Amino acid sequence: VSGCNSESRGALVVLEGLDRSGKTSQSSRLLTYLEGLGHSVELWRFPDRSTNVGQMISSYLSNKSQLDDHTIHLLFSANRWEKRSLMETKLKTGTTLIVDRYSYSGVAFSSAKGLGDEWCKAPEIGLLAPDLVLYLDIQPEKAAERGGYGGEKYEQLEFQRKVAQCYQVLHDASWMIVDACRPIEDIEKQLQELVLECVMACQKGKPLAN
Ligand code: T5A
Ligand code: NA
Repeated sequence: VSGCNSESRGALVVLEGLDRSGKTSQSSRLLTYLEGLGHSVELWRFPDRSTNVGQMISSYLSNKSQLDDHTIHLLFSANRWEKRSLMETKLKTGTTLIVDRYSYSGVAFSSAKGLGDEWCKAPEIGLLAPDLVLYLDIQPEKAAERGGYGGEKYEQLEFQRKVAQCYQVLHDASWMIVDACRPIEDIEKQLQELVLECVMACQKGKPLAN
């Protein structure tokens, strides 16, 4: 880190929540919003199914392959690590990243299976810390009603209840809990304000953390 590093950087904004909580809908609306304001912004998602690791994850999620719980956990983490340096470059060169799921999903879903919290968190150490985490809060029962689950591995009400509990102990100072049961447009407006404030803070030189 050099002393002349005062140029503005992009913000790392993460959306988290249960399956069907509305992350993808809101991520793409945020992208459109920030682009409209003239910001440099990209939409990312984890798992990133386009890489070799991501294809193994995708095959597991669609029940085409089976993996030990620890193994799939490490693959999800590896899938974030393989994008880490590109993520840093983008942020440092002024591009804001809207990221649909991140480390919190990794920890919440694996600890919901019974793996230890500390073990689950360990491989995430050293990844970039989000500037803002938007947690789309919805009851598992309500999420399940939204068009039904698509049949992927974790899309079962009983399991989603456990995931919701596991998310509750992961909150940190970067989190904003957003009521995700309201109309899409109401949530969208709230997220726009929160994200704009965060983008401005990063432009003014808020440091990027691990
Ligand atoms: N996983 C992921 C891990 O176990 N470890 C990890 O490290 C990571 C990164 C993949 C799975 O992998 C797990 C978590 C997941 O189980 P995914 O590909 O991101 O996750 O898939 P989902 O999160 O399940 O994505 P979904 O598409 O199901 O949910 P979204 O994105 O939260 O919801 P969205 O926006 O697609 O909306 C779902 C439906 O609800 C409607 C939408 O129109 C859509 O039909 N909707 C609303 N309806 C009413 N009111 C609103 N406010 C609404 N918002 C959206
Ligand atoms: Na999604």
